[in-house]
Amino acid sequence: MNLTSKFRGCLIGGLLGDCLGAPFEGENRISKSVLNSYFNRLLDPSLKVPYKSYTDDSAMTKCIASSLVEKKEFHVTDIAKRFVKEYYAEPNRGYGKNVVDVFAALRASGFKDVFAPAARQFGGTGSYGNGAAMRIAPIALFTHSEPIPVVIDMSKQSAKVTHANRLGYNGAILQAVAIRDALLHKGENINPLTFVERLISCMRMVEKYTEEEIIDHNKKSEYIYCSALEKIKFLLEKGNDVSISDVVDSLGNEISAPGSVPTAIYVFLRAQKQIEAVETDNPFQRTIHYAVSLGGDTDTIAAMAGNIAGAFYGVEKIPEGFMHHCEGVEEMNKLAKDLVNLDR
Ligand code: F2R
Ligand code: MG
Ligand code: MG
Ligand code: MG
Repeated sequence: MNLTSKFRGCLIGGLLGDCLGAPFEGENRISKSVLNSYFNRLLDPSLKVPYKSYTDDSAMTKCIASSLVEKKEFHVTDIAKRFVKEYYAEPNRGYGKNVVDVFAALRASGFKDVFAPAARQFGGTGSYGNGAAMRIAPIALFTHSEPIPVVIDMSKQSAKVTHANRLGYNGAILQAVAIRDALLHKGENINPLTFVERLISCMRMVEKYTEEEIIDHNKKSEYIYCSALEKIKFLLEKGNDVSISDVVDSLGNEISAPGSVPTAIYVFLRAQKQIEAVETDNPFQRTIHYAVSLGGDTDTIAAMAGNIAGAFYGVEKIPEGFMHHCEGVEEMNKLAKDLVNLDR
């Protein structure tokens, strides 16, 4: 499969997860029959169903992608400016109430220090919300042929514009590395345990405290993502014998990065194979459907799982009907093509 298909799959996959998950954001215990008829109806492009709008997840993803395309390099101040411009142009895309304070402070400060407003959030602890991970896909695509430390550094910088807590930016790094590994994987099937092992070895390095993170030299690094990845292995080994509440209890379905990024990775890996409650033979569709069925932060978990699945399967596996019923597909498609053809 060619790289263009994977870039398009990744960005469109995330967009569709966002659009199709958004109507259920914040719901729990979503009925199986409701979801099966919701997704089956969307498969018919001729059917007149209400248009599914994208939310903050895709609005911010587009900001990063368009900055990389226009600047042809990573330019964090430009990205911050685009976030702010986008938010004030369309504030009703479902942003959380705290991140909006960052946008206001960035605008008021004239973008002098783009990391300062985020560092002041939550009493100076910074946000650990999943808002940096949900928009990271363009960075993963842009750095796909770079060494891992470049992926880590660029992901971290882009995250720290809004998310200064190490759980916030490390969640974005994990999501970027997962997308990159899925993109670079050759072959039709991925060995889930090998995939997770690679992520663990990367996150062991990432989660070791850096000099700037050490406040107390007696304190050991906390390997939150490494232990969540171990839980993924445990769930995968149980195969079919895993309920929705097992996944939610073990990995979460929350608005926090540690309670959603590992969940999205698990969803992608689990959805390679049939899932009893999910009526489809298409693995991309299964990924989005299964993500939404977990409830909670459905738009964001489906968007992140959709980014990874799209990068792995390519755009050909994405149902036409899904694309037809969602807002912004053409724009995301163009950004993906521009990114893959970027002459740097
Ligand atoms: N915000 C939402 N959905 C709920 C509201 C929908 C909207 N009002 C509507 O009706 O349309 N979705 C979007 O937000 C999530 C990404 O959030 P982000 O950008 O990370 O926001 P924030 O505010 O930085 O963090 C989210 C929450 O996490 C908790 N939190 C984070 N850091 C904390 C800390 N250091 N201490 C305590 N709590 C912390 C807070 O509850 C934050 O509000 C995505 O789901 C996107 O779709
Ligand atoms: Mg959202
Ligand atoms: Mg937000
Ligand atoms: Mg969300």
